[in-house]
Amino acid sequence: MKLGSLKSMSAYPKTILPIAVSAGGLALFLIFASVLLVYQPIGTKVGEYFYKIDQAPEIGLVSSNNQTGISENWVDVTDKKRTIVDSSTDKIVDPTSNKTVDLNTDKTVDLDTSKTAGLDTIKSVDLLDTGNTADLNTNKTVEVGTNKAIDIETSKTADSGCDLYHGKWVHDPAGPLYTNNSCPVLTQMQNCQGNGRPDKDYENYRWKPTKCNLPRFDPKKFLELMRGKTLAFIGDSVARNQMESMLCILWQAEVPINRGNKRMQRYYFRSTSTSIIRIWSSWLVHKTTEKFDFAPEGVDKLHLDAPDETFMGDVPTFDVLVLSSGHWFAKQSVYILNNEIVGGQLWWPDKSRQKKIDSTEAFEISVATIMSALVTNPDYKGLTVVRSYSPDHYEGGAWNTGGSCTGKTKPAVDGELVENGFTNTMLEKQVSGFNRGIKKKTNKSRVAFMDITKPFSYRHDGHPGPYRSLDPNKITKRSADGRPPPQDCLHWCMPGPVDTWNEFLMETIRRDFEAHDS
Ligand SMILES: *[C@@H]1O[C@H](CO)[C@@H](O)[C@H](O)[C@H]1NC(C)=O
Ligand SMILES: *[C@@H]1O[C@H](CO)[C@@H](O)[C@H](O)[C@H]1NC(C)=O
Ligand SMILES: *[C@@H]1O[C@H](CO)[C@@H](O)[C@H](O)[C@H]1NC(C)=O
Ligand SMILES: *[C@@H]1O[C@H](CO)[C@@H](O)[C@H](O)[C@H]1NC(C)=O
Ligand SMILES: CC(=O)N[C@H]1CO[C@H](CO)[C@@H](O)[C@@H]1O
Repeated sequence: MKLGSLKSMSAYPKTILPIAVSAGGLALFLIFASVLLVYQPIGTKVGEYFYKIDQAPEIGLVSSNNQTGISENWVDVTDKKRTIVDSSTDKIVDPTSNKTVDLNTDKTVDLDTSKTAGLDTIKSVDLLDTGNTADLNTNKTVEVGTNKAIDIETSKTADSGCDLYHGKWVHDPAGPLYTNNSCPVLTQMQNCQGNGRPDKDYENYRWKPTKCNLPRFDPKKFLELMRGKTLAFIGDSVARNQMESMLCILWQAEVPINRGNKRMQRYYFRSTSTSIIRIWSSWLVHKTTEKFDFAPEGVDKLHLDAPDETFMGDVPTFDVLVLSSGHWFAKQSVYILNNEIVGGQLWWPDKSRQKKIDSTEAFEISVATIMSALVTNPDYKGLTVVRSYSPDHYEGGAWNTGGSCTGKTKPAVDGELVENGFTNTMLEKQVSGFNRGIKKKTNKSRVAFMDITKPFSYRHDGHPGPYRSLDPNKITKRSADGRPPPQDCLHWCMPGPVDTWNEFLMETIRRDFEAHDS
């Protein structure tokens, strides 16, 4: 029995899709237009801004800096973070500084930073391991209904069969697994406390699956589980968010050696010879900028039927691979399938031509392509985890009608939950792409779908919101006319709910290894 095989999708109400797609598309356009307009009344492409903020996390207001033109070059981020780590300071790196840092040196991390590891954090991990979770249900909780769109069949082993993604958020006084002070590798954009976010209780919720407990992440146990193994996060800035959360958690047990290079961020844990890797890939499929048919040079062209070659060569060395994509499909690009232009996002010069697919369908095809390439790769024997579409929370409308996550300090209760048609569509497309892609799986393929979308739709409180930078003059309140401040309602605060993804991941890996070994 393979993990993560999905049941039929027939329960999903397909009839609402066309409406959801168009409404969602419009909503998304407004969201990205809004973020853009707030900062850049005239200028770069819609959507460009949003994804740039995380490429240049230390810059602050990206609009004031023309480095936004640097495309999805995560090396910038790596350079800066590396500087931060190696110097054991959190000083802001000058974004205009020379980027020719030698990334190929295996310079080790200053061990002095280990003194920042939060020992009480580890103590409380042990406390929870004694099974002392009984009183978690006593607090006010948020019930999450079964997600009918996806019914994931997990391992059949007796205590492992529970659906991790059906449950509720419960208040947990044990608090987070690390703090902004005990984790030196934390992008400033996600350092909500460090950026002055006034409330903190959003850190004190944990996910309680209805039929079992999701164990609190134990970094030592995780390293043991991954002894001699390599875990890779591949994808967009949300992949980086999860990777950094993982590093912050593990850092509390052991300070890793930075073995990154230009192409790949890499941290090595000596005690168990475990590597944690991140490789940037915006769409997970082959991208070019050369002229193609009627699409001119420059604009990004996605070959939806070819996996991103920049990481496929590394895949055989991975034991666990976590994929993150979706949000870049809102960005400008041209979609190419079978050597033919079949669509474009924020690019379609010839209105008399008919687009054959929209951005959500392009997403579906991209997921099918990458999954198919992985399950048919004869040299890859690892576990592939697709982390489902991460919901954003520009709730209540567009930028000029109050779309915002400002002021959210607790998980949503059911009555407050704002259904997001676009998110639902993206999830549905991702699931069908996943199912199509794994049709070619062999009996060595190991795949899992980590279905965080619904649980995280409740976590409108988990984003940085306006607390995205150290800028002391940043706007954090609505203006007199009710307009919300510029904000990030897509990435996740660290510490914060994103840490739960790694609890899901650890449990997913544990179940897979257990099933695989037996
Ligand atoms: C962008 O930066 C370059 C050099 O870093 C500078 O020469 C140029 O004037 C800048 N452009 C704008 C529009 O600020
Ligand atoms: C960056 O470094 C290169 C090579 O060391 C040098 O030629 C260049 O002038 C530097 N640029 C800046 C802006 O410091
Ligand atoms: C961590 O957050 C606190 C506020 O809770 C802040 O005072 C401190 O400077 C932050 N530290 C870092 C390294 O960001
Ligand atoms: C599945 O595995 C068995 C033994 O490990 C092998 O003999 C068989 O050919 C495999 N089937 C496929 C479809 O690869
Ligand atoms: C609202 C509520 O029930 N809060 C409770 C949460 O759990 C703590 C610890 O068990 C209680 O002290 C609170 O009263």
